[in-house]
Amino acid sequence: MDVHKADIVISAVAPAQYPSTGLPEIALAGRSNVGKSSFINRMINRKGLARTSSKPGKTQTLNFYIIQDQFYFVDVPGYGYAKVSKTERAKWGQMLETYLTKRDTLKAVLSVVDLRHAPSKEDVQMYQFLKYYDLPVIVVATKADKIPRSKWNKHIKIVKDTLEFDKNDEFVMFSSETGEGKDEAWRLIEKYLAL
Ligand SMILES: Nc1nc2c(ncn2[C@@H]2O[C@H](COP(=O)(O)OP(=O)(O)OP(=O)(O)O)[C@@H](O)[C@H]2O)c(=O)[nH]1
Ligand SMILES: [Mg+2]
Repeated sequence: MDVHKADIVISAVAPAQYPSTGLPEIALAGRSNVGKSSFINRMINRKGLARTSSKPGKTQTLNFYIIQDQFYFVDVPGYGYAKVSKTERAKWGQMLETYLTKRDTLKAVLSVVDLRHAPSKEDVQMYQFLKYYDLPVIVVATKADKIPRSKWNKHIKIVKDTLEFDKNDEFVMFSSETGEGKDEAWRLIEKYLAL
């Protein structure tokens, strides 16, 4: 998709605030600081639309971005941020679970992981949670620019083995820095959007 039009629609804390247009949604889940917001920005060629930060835990709400008037990217707050209180974490978990399991317009979830490291326990839990609810998953292994190409296969294997990756799911290598994987990511997203 060639994107010329993209805007934030709402930073939602409650389901009542989610858009009611009925347009399809693609959500991004992943550890805090893994590169979810950067992924959105790279996909739509807009450096600063989705807020990114070197400080983890910046995205605290479900942020809906409308793309070409056709669908939404939903930037989900990252998990695994130590400085968040237990109460806040429980609230966050509830919001996320409600969104992921009850949202009819949700077409696929991008499970974003860091290619450099084996997925964390929470990454595995998230992936398995999505599988349990039969949500279509695209695993995005990002920050590929930080690993030499000659070592990609080794890292891909570690990521897939740790997640217990289902070979019926989609997997894409990505870099927000270089744009690696952008075309493939669009191809997969468009397949699930079936616009
Ligand atoms: N080298 C490199 N850096 C990246 C890449 N993607 C993200 N980053 C950097 O990683 C940091 C975190 O990126 P964000 O996109 O803000 O991460 P996030 O997942 O949205 O984080 P939260 O909103 O806290 O959940 C920033 O400093 C980005 O510049 C990438 O592909 N390559
Ligand atoms: Mg973010």
